[in-house]
Amino acid sequence: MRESLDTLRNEFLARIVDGASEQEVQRLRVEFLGRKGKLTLMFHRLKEVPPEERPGLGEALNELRGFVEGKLELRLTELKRREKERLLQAERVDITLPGSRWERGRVHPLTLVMDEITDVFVAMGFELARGPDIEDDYHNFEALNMPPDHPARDMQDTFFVSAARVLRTHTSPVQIRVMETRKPPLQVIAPGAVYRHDDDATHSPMFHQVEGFMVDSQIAFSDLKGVLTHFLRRVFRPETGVRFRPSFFPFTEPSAEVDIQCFLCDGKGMVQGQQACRVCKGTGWLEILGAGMIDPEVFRFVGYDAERVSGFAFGMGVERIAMLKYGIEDIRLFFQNELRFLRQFA
Ligand code: FA5
Repeated sequence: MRESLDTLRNEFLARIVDGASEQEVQRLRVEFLGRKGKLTLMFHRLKEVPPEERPGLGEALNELRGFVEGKLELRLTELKRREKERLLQAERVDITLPGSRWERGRVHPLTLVMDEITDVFVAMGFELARGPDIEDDYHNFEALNMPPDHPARDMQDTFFVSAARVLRTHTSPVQIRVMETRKPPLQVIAPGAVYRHDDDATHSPMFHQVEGFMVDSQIAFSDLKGVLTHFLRRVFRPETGVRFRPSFFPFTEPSAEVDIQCFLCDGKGMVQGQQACRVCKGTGWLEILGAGMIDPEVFRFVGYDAERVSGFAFGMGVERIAMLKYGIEDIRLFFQNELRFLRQFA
């Protein structure tokens, strides 16, 4: 039996070579130390040995078992150490590499212009209001004095969401929404997106307007002229000429189109002596916004007494103002997300 012990030791040593994997180590453990393992069987066979030899053999067996357990443990520790080293190598982070760059965003030119417009009015005491992009027929048309068959509805090519709901064609419905819920005095501006079935170099299906209105007991057309002239001279040049031309809107009476003097030709209509100015097409004036005194009929819709209150309202296209300010000839540039275009606006 002593020889069997030596054979077993040698067999074990031959098997637990350097390259032994973790599975092989576990297999060896079962093969030698498991319930039916080779070494375990040897312990069982101790009974067959003459009693006087048992203590010596038992000691040798215990020694061999300790040896096998020790070797297996050592091999496992070695395997774990190597695996850890491999992972450290494979997952190494080079902390000297530069980080990934964050592109800095910038404000869209239309937002810049809209903020500038808003600031001028806020400085004059106007407060901000907003309304829904999806508007009902009543607020977008009817309460603005455009009953179902009114021809003025044709002037605004409408996107219908359903028979009674539209994408608002202008910001004027915000006038109604504010007046429905509040009493004068009111001094409000309402910027926002509006939608029309329009698409060319100066018209976009989605664009922006800033609406403004003022209602109190004694508001006159001269107040409208003063507010708008001040606004236009702040946004364009302090010496800009401003002109009010008679016009028509169903929700204002009287109504006006407001023009500013062309900044390219200084209102002359001509550049370099002869050529017609390409910005104002030779007229010397640029149409900027629509305005007027709020029609008494509109006051009736919101429950105001037109005998006691009066007011003015105006509405302007933000893209048009931005195009004039920055000399942009195609409105579509605002919406194409071409970074080379957008990066020009600080
Ligand atoms: C209106 O929308 C009136 N609600 C303005 C108003 C308000 C008048 C209050 C009186 C009192 P108009 O349809 O003219 O008016 O549009 C106003 C401006 O929006 C135009 O001068 C133009 O600059 C701009 N605009 C109109 N359609 C488009 C479009 N498709 N794309 C870009 N801008 C547009």
